[in-house]
Amino acid sequence: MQIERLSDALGAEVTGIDLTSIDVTTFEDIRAAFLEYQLLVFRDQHLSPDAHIAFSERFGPIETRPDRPFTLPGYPEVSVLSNRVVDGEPVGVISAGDFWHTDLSFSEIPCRATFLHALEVAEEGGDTEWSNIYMAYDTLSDDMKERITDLKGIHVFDRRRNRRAQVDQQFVEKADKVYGIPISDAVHPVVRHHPETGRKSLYISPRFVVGIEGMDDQEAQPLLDALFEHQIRPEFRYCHKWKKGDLLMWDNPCLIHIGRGEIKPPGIRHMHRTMVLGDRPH
Ligand SMILES: O=C(O)CCC(=O)C(=O)O
Repeated sequence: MQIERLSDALGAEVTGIDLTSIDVTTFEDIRAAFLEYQLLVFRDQHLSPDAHIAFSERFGPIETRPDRPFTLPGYPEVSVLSNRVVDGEPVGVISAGDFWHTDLSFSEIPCRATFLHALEVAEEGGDTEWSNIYMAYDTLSDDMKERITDLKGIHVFDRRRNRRAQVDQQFVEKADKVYGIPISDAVHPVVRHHPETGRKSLYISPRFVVGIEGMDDQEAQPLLDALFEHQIRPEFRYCHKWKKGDLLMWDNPCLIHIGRGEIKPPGIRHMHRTMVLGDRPH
């Protein structure tokens, strides 16, 4: 197994490995690399849904939500992200992640690691970009660190309650069905400690955080705007151009990400995703 850093900010490419057959030592090497680089890119993988689930499950329990739109038939653990349309109907979520976010932060127990596997990629478009929120925290001024140290962000799933997001084009007609499901808001520390490294990250995102607990919006919104802008400074980021067979896994407590979309027709991008749950943010 070879590991090569992908950018100064985050990410490493792992080659010489078949994720369907890894022994305990290799698994421990992967875990260590995951903590060091936050995002791992495994090229040339051919994972069936069962193999994708089996690899993900080694990192924790997989999140399943039976009412999530576009799970793979027979596999509630696997979501389909795709721009393919069959008989006028999309077969997957077309623009999962079109705003900067960290996965499932609107839940009491958010996502630890996401595993996204590219089965088909388009020639142009469909990149995904990550930003390192450890670095975002570390580079705040001492005054700002002090100001936000005990604050809690209000994380909301329903896009209609977020002035910074728009209802996903694909779901405009079905917004009630998609966003109106009973998911309660979650309140998490703005400064989160990573469950394994203990490092602090700036755990907010414009897609899910709509306010700060106990703080007037007049004060909270400009503060959030400044923090959101800081979170995505170019030097914290890595943008991935997908190849067919890529399996990417990323560490949500210390990264935010965005799907860049803009797939040039007739390109098809078709992916399978699993998400493993983590700890209660503290
Ligand atoms: O499809 C992408 O590029 C990003 C997907 C995403 O943001 C997600 O699955 O949370």
